[in-house]
Parts: sequence; C-alpha cells; structure tokens
Amino acid sequence: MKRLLLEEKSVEEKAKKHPCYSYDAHHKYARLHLPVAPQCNISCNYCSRKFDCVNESRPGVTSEILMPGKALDRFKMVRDQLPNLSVVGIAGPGDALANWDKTKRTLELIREEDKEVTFCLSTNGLLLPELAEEIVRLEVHHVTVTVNCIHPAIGASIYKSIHYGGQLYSGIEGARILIRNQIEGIKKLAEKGVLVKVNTVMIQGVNDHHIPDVVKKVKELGAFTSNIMPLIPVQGSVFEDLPPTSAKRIAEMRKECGEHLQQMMHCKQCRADAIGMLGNDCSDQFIKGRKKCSCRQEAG
Ligand code: CLF
Ligand code: SF4
Repeated sequence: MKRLLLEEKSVEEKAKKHPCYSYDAHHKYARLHLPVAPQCNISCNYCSRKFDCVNESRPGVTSEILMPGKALDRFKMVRDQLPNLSVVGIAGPGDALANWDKTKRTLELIREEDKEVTFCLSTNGLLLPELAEEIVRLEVHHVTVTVNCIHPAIGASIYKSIHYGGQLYSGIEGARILIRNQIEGIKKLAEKGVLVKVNTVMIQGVNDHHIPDVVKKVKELGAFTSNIMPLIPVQGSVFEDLPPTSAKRIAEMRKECGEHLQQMMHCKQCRADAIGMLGNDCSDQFIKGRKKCSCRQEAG
C-alpha cells in the first residue's frame, strides 16, 4: 500500500493511532520514548537538570541516555514485542531540538528500518523556526511545544535564561526571543500539516491567569490540542517553594480553555524513556535495572 505524504493525510488519520492525540487511541496503542537528547538550550525556573525535562515529564526521574545506534536497537526490540506500538517519541531528557544531530540520526535510522511508525517530538520551541522544514522532511507528524506564556514580562518570571545563536539572554530579552520563536515555529509546522500539541505548565500566581490567552493564541496559530499540566515543584529549582497546582484548578482551567481548543485530559507526564501504553507503562521489561514504573497517576 502506498504511504501517504504528510499533506495527504487527514488530521483524523494522523491522530487516530497516537495515544496522546486521541483519547480512544490511548487505550489501544503504545508509544516508545527514546532518550537521545540530554542537552537543553533554555533554563526554566521549574527545572532541575538532574531530572528529565519537566515540560513533558514528571519531575524526579532521570533517564539514561542512548546514542542513536542503541536507540535503534531499543526500537527493534520493543517493536518486536509490542504489536500495538504506533509512535516513537523523542521527549528529552533535555530538548529534542537542542540535540538535533542525535535526534535526526535516530529518526533516520528508525525510518530505514520501519516505514510506518509515527514520529513525535517534544520541544521548548526555541529552535523550531530553523528546524521546522527538516522536521517535516523527516516525516514527523506530531510535535509538542511547551508554551507557558505569550508575554515576555511573564516569561521573565518563568525562564532564567536562554542560549540562542551563541549568546546567553536572560529576563525579558530571553523570554521575548523564546516566545517569538515558539509562535513562528508553531505557525510553520501547522501550515505544513503537522499536528501541534501545546503543553502549558500552570504555575499559580505566575501564569495561571494568562493561560486562556495562551490557548487562544496557539489556536489562532493552528495548534491541534492543548495540554495544561500542573506545576510539580522540584527540589533545587527556582520554583521549589511554590505550591503545586491542584487537580481542581487544572480541571477548571481545562474546562475554561476547552471553549477555545480541545484539551488533552489523559496526560501521564511520562519520563523520557517511557515505553508502552500511557496508563500501563512496561519500560521495566525492556530496560535493565529499571525498578519503578514510568507512569504517575493521571495528572489533573
Ligand atoms: Fe511522547 Fe509526548 Fe509524543 Fe506523547 S508523551 S513525545 S506527545 S508520544 Fe503524552 Fe506522555 Fe503526556 Fe507527553 S502522556 S507526557 S502528552
Ligand atoms: Fe528543563 Fe525547561 Fe530545558 Fe525542559 S525545556 S529541560 S524544563 S530547562
């Protein structure tokens, strides 16, 4: 059967076998995260780099790092044992695009081996404008971008600094560059038919009042879905003493924002080396020395 090009596939077709993009799919299909991306190019105040990227993961876990060749080996092993594997995702443990050579090589190796599996990336979005075309060329049909705010003044309280074009920027200046690139990147991807999911970490007293504006903006840019996640304060991060966002507040915000854009309600805040179905992680079967399950209770 001829494989459809990205533009030829309908939104429904792209989402229906992706466990994060379709609620129904999360009962049927598995995803494999390959932890090939250790570096990050920004510094979020809720992050401690001892752990996986909090933008797509629960805090408090550290994933081992795989080189692309080892990632391919893991893919083959998991695919052979999980017949319902539909998605390969790169979600850190740093930023997928800040480690572009490794991310790209991993996707290329897997595509040589398997023409059907769906690719997914998670990023803070800083490098999206320059990499969007390559992402599309590599047949990545799903990209998650974490957008916590669209005003640099709010961003200055969330991001300590960003590294961009060989320079370090902090405060409003850094936040302005990051937000500009996120906006440009989401628009570019959406125009090319990529399904963009926007994650937003809800931080009480910092960006909570502003989240509906974020959701309206990303909807306008063409985002497919929004995933509002609770802040879970991480020891050693700037926000370690902030209160965790309650499940009640998350539910209220999802309801409010659901008026503007469809909301993901079943995120498990997985780790960067998660394997299996969202609610039934089985990475301990595949990763030696793994003791704990990768999934937490449903966030929110
Ligand atoms: Fe992984 Fe993320 Fe792709 Fe899913 S997870 S890179 S979009 S394949 Fe899914 Fe896990 Fe929530 Fe992410 S449940 S943390 S939303
Ligand atoms: Fe940490 Fe933010 Fe980088 Fe993720 S994007 S690794 S949360 S600094």
